[in-house]
Amino acid sequence: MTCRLGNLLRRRGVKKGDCVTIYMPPCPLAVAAMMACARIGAPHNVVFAGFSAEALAERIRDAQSSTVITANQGVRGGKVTELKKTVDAAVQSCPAVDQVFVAMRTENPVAMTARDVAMEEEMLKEDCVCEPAAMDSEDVLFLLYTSGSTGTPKGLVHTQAGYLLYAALTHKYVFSYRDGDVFGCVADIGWITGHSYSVYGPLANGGTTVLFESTPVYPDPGRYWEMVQRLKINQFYGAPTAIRLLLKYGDQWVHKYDRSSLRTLGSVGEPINTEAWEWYHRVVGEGRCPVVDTWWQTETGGICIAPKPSEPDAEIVPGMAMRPFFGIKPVLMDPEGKVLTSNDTSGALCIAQPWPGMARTIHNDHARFIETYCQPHPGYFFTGDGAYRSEEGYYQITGRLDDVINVSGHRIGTAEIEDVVNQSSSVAESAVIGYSHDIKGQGIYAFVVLKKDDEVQGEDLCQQLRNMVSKKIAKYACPDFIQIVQRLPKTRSGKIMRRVLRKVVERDVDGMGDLSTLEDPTAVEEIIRGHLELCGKPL
Ligand code: 7RM
Repeated sequence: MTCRLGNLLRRRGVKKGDCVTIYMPPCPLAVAAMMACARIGAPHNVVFAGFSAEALAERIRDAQSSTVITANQGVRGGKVTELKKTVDAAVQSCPAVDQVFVAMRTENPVAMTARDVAMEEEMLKEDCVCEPAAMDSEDVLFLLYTSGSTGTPKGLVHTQAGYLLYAALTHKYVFSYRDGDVFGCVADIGWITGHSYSVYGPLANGGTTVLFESTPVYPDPGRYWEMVQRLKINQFYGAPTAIRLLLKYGDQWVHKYDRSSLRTLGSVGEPINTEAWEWYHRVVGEGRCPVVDTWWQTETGGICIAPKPSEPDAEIVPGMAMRPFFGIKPVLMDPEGKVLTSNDTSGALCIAQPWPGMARTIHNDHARFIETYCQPHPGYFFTGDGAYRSEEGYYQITGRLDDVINVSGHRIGTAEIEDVVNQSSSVAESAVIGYSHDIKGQGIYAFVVLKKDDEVQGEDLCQQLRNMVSKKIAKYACPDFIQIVQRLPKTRSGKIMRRVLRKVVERDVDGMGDLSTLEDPTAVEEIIRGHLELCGKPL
């Protein structure tokens, strides 16, 4: 599949160095598409197939892709999604796109234009031997967009040799992967976890990898464990949000299936609370599989802090990412930028030296790369996360220090959502924050100030704003709560004090800290009243 598709792309003019955007569900042809790009030296840009047409278009344009690979439809959790139609809508605002390859994930035909290529049909005409392009170790392997603290997502650039080495080694040592194992990472290929641990790590180690296209509760909450039994999965790697959700459905869904093949359980994407960790360990793993809480980012390419590798029976503390991987030197910084050397202390998590898997730059914006990761703490890579180092020297990640929120393990910038909300003709300004949510990890809460003379009010407006966010970004970015306020708490220089808004929603009025910089303290009282009206009971 990879070679035929590599030859097809080549014959249709895709050259070494051309970026190809892939908008597909996790399926064998999607992996073949990534591999075919790698084989001919064309960087791939996988866009999560849950993103809207506008979000896709923005990423196609920024990546300067003229070729897009998609599927007619997607099938997820019993629902059909119109991927080709979304691509059609997206490329209307991408004049550089001159060809769209369409794979048939379902049997339903879709409208094809002169620009579209029936992928499987054309692949059949190609040779199954495809000469691999010779690449430099530092040539680009792929771009992957991720959210930052501004409204524009960043196209992180990963390169050939270092990324692959790092994905392969972390896959092998963190999960105790052995020849013949079946590795089950249930992340979507649209995220870095899917790249490194559904595709590159396992395949570089000659492994068998599982592609998961569904949701944890479809057709029922036994889905994961039925799959573990059926495919004899040895390592299962998933997100805390799914574990928290399944925990609520009860142990019987787990007990129903034989999980004796499991040897290692992994967690990724967000902090895992002790209750979820314990349940994963005791119920899913029958107390006999180490649970590895793996901390890393799109930027790091692979796992940086995790319990393994270590002695087989080394201690693992529930809810802690524990120890750095080979070559990773974690450092905690205080707010003044001084390195904290003692234990039992918290600070901004930095990494003191480069490692093979680190992103090399942001596509088209190296200045932003330097500014975001290198300038906050000169001489160190700044992760954007806070961490605690225990008495024993173990690391626990406490969450983002910037305006990035983590909804069910998906990153989204508060500024990205605000930018969309502010586009409404009824909205004067807005502030978006994350609040803690017992399943999703974080939920989204928007404070909105209306234009004075506007007539649209209440529910209608909230629905309108939600539709806009889902149309311009994705469904997961829609606010759970929208509170209309008269004004936002601001400093005298006009900066929105999101810290104050977070405290209101956390019901921690005493913890608001120094309000002396607030321009108009009565704004806060009004916001507290409005919040209690909207949410009554604690969130
Ligand atoms: C792999 C991935 C990265 C952000 C990161 C953290 C958070 C990821 C953990 C975690 C606590 C973990 N890449 N995060 N893993 N927080 N414990 N084990 O998720 O680029 O999409 O997100 O996710 O805040 O900075 S990502």
